[in-house]
Amino acid sequence: MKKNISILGVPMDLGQMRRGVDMGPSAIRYAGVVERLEALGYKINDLGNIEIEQAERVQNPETNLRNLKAVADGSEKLAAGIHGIIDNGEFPLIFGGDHSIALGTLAGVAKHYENLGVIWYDAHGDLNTADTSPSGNIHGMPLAASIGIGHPALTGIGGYSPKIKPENIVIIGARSLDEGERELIKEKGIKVYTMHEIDRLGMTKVMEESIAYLKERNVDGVHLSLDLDGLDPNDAPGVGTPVIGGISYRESHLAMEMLAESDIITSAEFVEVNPILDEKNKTANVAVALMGSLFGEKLL
Ligand code: 6HN
Ligand code: MN
Ligand code: MN
Ligand code: MN
Repeated sequence: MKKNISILGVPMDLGQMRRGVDMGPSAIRYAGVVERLEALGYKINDLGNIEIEQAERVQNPETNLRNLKAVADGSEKLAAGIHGIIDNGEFPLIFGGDHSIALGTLAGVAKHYENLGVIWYDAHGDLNTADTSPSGNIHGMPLAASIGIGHPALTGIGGYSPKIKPENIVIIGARSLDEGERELIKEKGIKVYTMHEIDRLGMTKVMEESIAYLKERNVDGVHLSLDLDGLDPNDAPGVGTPVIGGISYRESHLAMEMLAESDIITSAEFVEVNPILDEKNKTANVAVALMGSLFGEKLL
């Protein structure tokens, strides 16, 4: 009936500058994810963590593509791990780590689909390149790289490019977009539900439309890339780049429940959980609660 779930942690903190997000996978496990999903009847295969270079040992902090080689190497390993999971017929559930890991997740996942869709749940667009980035942080670039835009060391992960079509992306929760990202969104016609649309339409409509949009695109799989900073910092304080005025815990629950009902999600990652910045593991607990809903937990 249900697919087995394989978990892979990616203790990556090289895509940005705040330490601690490498402990995200541990924090999520500590919050009880395996027990929570097992209670729903899934068989869970926790494959442990991908090996990532330790930040202190990385010697090449290129200014506008910080830690490029180490980030790319980690993503290659992650992509390879994901191939194994999908080849085994299991559902890949990935824990970050900063959002640069999506480079590897999408490289691994997209190879197995003809027409993959992506839901990018995030305060940010992650559509920068070295030229447009205000920070040089690669966690602000994975979505651009995945549509084939950016440095070849990022776009070429997994040995092919692009991974996804811009028209197969839905961004939900955006409220902090850089100038170059706005231009790219317009140029490529990427579907975005900013906080304005979420306020105006309500989360029910936003999710109904998002799901319908991806179905109309005839996607044969949908990857959920959930950045915890998509949520409001009151509900998810343990993130490196918080932006006020975000999606609430309740709205996020509803979004996950609607995804569960739609049965379109074929892989997922939960990223940017930073236990050093968190309040008593609150953000990891929120992440696990959202996973519960995504995998079909019901109140009654
Ligand atoms: N994230 N747009 C900013 C930058 O530095 O490019 C912030 C990126 C945040 C990325 O949260 O995954
Ligand atoms: Mn494969
Ligand atoms: Mn992000
Ligand atoms: Mn973000």
